[in-house]
Amino acid sequence: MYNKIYTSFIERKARKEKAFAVLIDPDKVTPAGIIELAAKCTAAKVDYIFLGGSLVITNHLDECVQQLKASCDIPVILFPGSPSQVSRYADALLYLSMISGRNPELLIGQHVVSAAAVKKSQLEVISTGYMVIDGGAPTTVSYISNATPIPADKADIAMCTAMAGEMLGMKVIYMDAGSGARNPITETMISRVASQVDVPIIVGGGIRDAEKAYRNCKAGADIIVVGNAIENDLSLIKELADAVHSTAPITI
Ligand code: 1GP
Repeated sequence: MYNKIYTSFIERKARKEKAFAVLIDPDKVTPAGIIELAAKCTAAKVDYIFLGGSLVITNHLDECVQQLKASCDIPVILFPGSPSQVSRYADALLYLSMISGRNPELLIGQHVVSAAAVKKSQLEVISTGYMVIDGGAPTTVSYISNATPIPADKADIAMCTAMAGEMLGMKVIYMDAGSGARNPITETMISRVASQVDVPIIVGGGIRDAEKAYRNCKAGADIIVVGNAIENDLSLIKELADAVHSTAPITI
């Protein structure tokens, strides 16, 4: 099967272009809200929409994906907090293995349980080394995962974890301080990881302004993900997207 989304990650990285992804939590959106968000994301040239949450209380994932697909042309990528968060209408699925933790359920257990359903969905599956970094206070992901996040000042642990993930065959590394993290991931840690892995690096958790998004890209992030800050202020979408895109090399 042609891996359209992953190919776009790789092609962008080869061109040294950074991408901006908006994270939508299905629990926090209404159908009307999705239409407005999709319009803002299109106007701001957002590259990807990530959809998912650590807790999904509502049961309308398929409807959210279909509504997004009907409202814009931006690829919708599932970022599931649990095996139930699979929708065949999406463009791809981040198949997350929480390599920062030592909870076997999140390393492989839940994958075994959901493997048949994921395969049947025919979604593009992107094997993802998911690393949760301490964001200064417990987040939903750090609590629910029952796994210790990587300490924020241990850049070498993050680097070796990412290297191991890449050598195990993971196609992307996702460094996440958790949604709404008090402290986003430091540039020191991002650059340390980027210095040793070749696969695309996704960075998210607690990013609230364009300056931080820009600095993360300069440190080596390939895709910046923002959810919480945008929920509170939709005008940030364009500011953040412009900051991320401004890091691309100038071509003459
Ligand atoms: C969380 O990386 C994402 O898993 C985004 O975090 O909601 O804090 O932007 P925020």
